[in-house]
Amino acid sequence: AASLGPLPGPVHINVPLREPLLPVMPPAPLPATAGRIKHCPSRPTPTPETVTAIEAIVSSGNGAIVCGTDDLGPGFHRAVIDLAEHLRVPILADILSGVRGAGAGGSVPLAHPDQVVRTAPAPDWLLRFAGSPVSRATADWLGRCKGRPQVVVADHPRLADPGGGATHVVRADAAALCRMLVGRPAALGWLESFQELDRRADQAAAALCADDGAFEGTLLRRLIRSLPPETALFLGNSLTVRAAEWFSGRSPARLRLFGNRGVSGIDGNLSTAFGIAAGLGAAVAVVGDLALLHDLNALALGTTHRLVVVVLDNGGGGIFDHLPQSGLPEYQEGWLTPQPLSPAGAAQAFGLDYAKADGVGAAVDTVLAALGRPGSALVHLTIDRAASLARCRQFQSIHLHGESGS
Ligand SMILES: Cc1ncc(C[n+]2csc(CCOP(=O)(O)OP(=O)(O)O)c2C)c(N)n1
Repeated sequence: AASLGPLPGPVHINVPLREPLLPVMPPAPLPATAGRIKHCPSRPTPTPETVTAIEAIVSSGNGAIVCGTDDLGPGFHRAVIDLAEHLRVPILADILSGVRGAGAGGSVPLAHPDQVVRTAPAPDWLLRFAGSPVSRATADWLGRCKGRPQVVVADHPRLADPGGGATHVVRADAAALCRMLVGRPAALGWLESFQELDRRADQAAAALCADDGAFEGTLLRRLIRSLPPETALFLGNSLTVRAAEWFSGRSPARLRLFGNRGVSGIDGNLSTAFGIAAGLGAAVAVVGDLALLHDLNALALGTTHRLVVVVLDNGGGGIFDHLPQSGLPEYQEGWLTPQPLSPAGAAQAFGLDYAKADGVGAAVDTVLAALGRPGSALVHLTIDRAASLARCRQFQSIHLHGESGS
């Protein structure tokens, strides 16, 4: 129960043990509890005064709504999209928020917020929900918006606002607040200017992901567009969740997206995904090769649970190619750390089906086929790291204000 609230996340458990190296004494009894504790979440409905105060802010010019990595559910997705459509402001939603895949949202939730914020103007106000986003570019943009009114709707601002930009913090039911708010719409053309940048970003992403070449971005863009509605998809930490953020755009079907942001890095990713599969019946997990190695023992659950694991094997920690560490002399052994793991051997050792895909199309087809079968499977996609980095750089260097729109 403590991991669910009021401050959700990892829990430090103190277990009192007897003093060591002393004559044997009876252990101190653990404090008794009344049994299993059920967590009963409840969020306050905002007061009329709070609603009026926020309405004054969202009526004060051209704003934007930002959603972080928490998926607050379909009720919130609908309510926040309705609010943004009413206020004529864009939603910059993290891929894990689920808002981009909410279906009926049209183009108000941007498909590529990480790309758009690189050129978008700073808004007059911000309304923020669902924690903080993964995207560094969006975090930088939020930093540039410091000093302007930023309303953070969160149970715990410590988790939701690491950059410290909040000017107002509201602890409220996010969906209820969205439904209660009315306000003056932004100037004509404000939302459309973001949508135009976004359209150009999506054209560029589609062009970069058009061929079958093994690339994290292409795999995630196609997978997110191919999985049946309501499929549970776990996005591993490191480059996987970022490639999904950058390249996947909006998914046509509503998927149930999961990540392990801020919890144990790349460790435990597969265990988390197996937990999701146990709870929901089946799941797909996409992880890097080091994340697979870190949590290899989790594959032992493969014979009793239904998880399709896609390993994006780019020969070590591909994320570090994107960071200044890549210039260090000890880069290879200190950061990239490629490992001689054989995913085929690992799959065999744990009794999982194994398939090596020779391209993105084959990988996606194999995932879809494996989802229809009992048991678990490992789908292995080998990626050329240098080519992957080049595609990411190409995407991030496009000029969205350019004439060509690509
Ligand atoms: C348990 C743990 N150890 C180390 C790290 C530091 N770390 C961050 S990203 C990363 C590389 C991950 O490599 P991989 O899973 O192959 O994903 P890729 O970067 O290639 O997408 C490492 C080692 C971490 N996040 N968690």
